[in-house]
Amino acid sequence: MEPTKEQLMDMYYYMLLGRAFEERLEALYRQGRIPGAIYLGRGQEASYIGSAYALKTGDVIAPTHRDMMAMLPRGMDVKSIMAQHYGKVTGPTRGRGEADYLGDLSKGIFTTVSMLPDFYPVAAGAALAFKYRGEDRVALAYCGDGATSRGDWHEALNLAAVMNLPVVFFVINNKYAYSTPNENEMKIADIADRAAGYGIPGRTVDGNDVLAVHEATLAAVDNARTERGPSLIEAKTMRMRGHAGHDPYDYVPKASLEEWEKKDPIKRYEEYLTGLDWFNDDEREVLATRVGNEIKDAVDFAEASPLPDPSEVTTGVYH
Ligand SMILES: Cc1ncc(C[n+]2csc(CCOP(=O)(O)OP(=O)(O)O)c2C)c(N)n1
Repeated sequence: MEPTKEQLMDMYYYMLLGRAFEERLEALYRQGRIPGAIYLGRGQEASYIGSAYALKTGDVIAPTHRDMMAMLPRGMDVKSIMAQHYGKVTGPTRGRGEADYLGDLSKGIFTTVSMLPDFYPVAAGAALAFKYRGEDRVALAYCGDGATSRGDWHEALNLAAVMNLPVVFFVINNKYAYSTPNENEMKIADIADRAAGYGIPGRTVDGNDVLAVHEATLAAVDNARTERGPSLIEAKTMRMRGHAGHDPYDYVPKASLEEWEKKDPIKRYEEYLTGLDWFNDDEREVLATRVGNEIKDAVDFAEASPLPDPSEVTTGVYH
């Protein structure tokens, strides 16, 4: 089914929001105004929004350190994400966790853990619970290309395949695992080929094309709902920043980044929207203003929020 005008604009809004949030975060990090690390997904907006927007209420996602943007269409509020970065009590971990390890179970967002891709087996487990209870719910797990070389990644796919579980395994192939390029990670060109080893559908998609990602994820989610079966999607894209804020990213040739800049997912989507008769500068302006205000409110909220009381630092912390 073709997305409606409202859905097309929603996806555009979330891509703008994700980009603007990260731009502000990067500036705050460089100014020394937030503690902790930042892991940016700039350039991967279409992969996040096209996929997460294909889910329904009740579905769950299992994101990694870089995947904050996938949380936006699932209802995560930018105020609370910003508060998390400031280490304030109004963040999801109430100021007790590393900035990018956030989530909200009430919204079906599993809190990110460090070990990659530990949440692949967990997503398979959630899907098993949905199937066991007869619930019409789907789990979607994110990870990067590097994480697909880990044993638990393969165990999760195999288990989900033999048990026919309603789960979508979504791999964001951004060419590098930290500084390790694809060719040093694996002998295959397409990670989606690995699906055949488990007897499940696998598909490679242009990760900078939000509509292509959305269509592929809708099909995988539909397969999960109707056949109760898993699928693998590989979104090919490029991370336009270093692994984390401290990383100068000098292991990637400048020419390669310039090439990818031309394929910027937001610019590409704007070109597509501009070709539709109802999209114009006014529509763009309204969204840009809305996003700007939301980011400003998020920073104000985070800065005005208190730090945790030192007497309570271990409350709710498992160690
Ligand atoms: C099991 C494990 N080994 C190493 C790390 C350290 N580490 C964190 S992110 C990262 C690179 C991951 O690359 P990829 O899976 O391609 O995701 P990306 O960061 O590119 O989004 C590494 C090695 C980790 N978190 N977990």
